[in-house]
Amino acid sequence: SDYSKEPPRHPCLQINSKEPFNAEPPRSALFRSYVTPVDLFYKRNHGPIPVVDDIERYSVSVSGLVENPKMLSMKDIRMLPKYDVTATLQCAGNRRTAMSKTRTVKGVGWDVSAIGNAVWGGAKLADVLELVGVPKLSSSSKSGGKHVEFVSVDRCKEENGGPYAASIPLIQATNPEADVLLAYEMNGEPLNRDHGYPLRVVVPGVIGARSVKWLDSITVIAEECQGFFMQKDYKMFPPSVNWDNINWNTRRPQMDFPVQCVICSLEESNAVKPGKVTVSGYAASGGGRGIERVDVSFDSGKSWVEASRYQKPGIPYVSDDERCDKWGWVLFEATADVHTNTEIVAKAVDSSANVQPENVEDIWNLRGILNTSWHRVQVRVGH
Ligand code: MTE
Ligand code: MO
Repeated sequence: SDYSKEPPRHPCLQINSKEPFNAEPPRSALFRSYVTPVDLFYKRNHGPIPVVDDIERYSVSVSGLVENPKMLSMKDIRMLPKYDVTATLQCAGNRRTAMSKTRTVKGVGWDVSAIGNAVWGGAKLADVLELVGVPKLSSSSKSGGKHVEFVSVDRCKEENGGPYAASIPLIQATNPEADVLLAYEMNGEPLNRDHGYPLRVVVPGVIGARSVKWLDSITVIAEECQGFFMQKDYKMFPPSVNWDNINWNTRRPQMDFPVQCVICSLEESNAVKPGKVTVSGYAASGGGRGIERVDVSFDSGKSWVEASRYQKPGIPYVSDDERCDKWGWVLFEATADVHTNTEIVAKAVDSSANVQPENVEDIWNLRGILNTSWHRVQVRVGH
């Protein structure tokens, strides 16, 4: 594989793997702005960043179990109505490093920043599928298609040098309310190479692995995509499953991400002066579920205060308020007096009353995915 054509990157990124390039920003980059700047947005790759330089010749094929297969140029895609969707992308491996402290897991180590919130601009997949003869809100196409597969132009070793691929159910792909995008902009700028130039899928509310970058083809298929990243990865196993007794077929590919919340204004361990301590961070849930509440404890979980929640300044965050972003994360803040060494803990509740597990041990899994355990940071008080 050829890593000689990688794009330039921000020096503040913490590099977890160089080839393929996997990197996350410092915690402080996350809570400082509701929309994560592109250069500080985490980058998660499985191979070299492909070079797409002839944009005039670039096209996406849309075919499979459809009436009217088409090759779409960027011009064709730009002619469709453009939507700007604010959505949080989170890697299923976010917080893996903390899970590996229980027992070894397989996968790239991530602190808490394999997540970001961006404004994605592009066409709705539902509109694109309509162009090839699949109407809105179809659970099945006329010829029996039930899933939509996305294949990239990149090359990864897990696919034996083949491209990265994933699929989502047709009913989600054809639902305009699900806001699945073919995005060519990120935060109002053309998508850059790291994030999928010239075109990527964004599946809001679903683990990042399904948001295929550098899109090459869209295929309506009868069965779910059989690619490595759907069938042999990104599945949640119970703590009893190890590499000797694993049977991949017993689990479904992970889609929605569960409710998550992280303190970003403090590191794992911190020295503070006695007095008021303010903690800030993010909370997010999958499937379009909002954040109902964030609880913060300044005494290791003995007592809790409710944090304030916000997305945009001046607009109070309420999960079903039209002025709030359904797919965007929620930032939170809580303040208390701290006079002795302590552990500060945060946990969120989503709009379906889902809560986070208290301990990482209970959700340990061999791939180290979906660590959504209560987030804890240590504080030492110095005078
Ligand atoms: N798409 C392609 N083509 N190749 C990849 O390696 N990684 C996936 C997804 N899409 C990947 C991909 C994973 S696991 C995640 S979490 C997101 O892209 C990361 O997107 P980002 O790098 O824009 O943050
Ligand atoms: Mo990921």
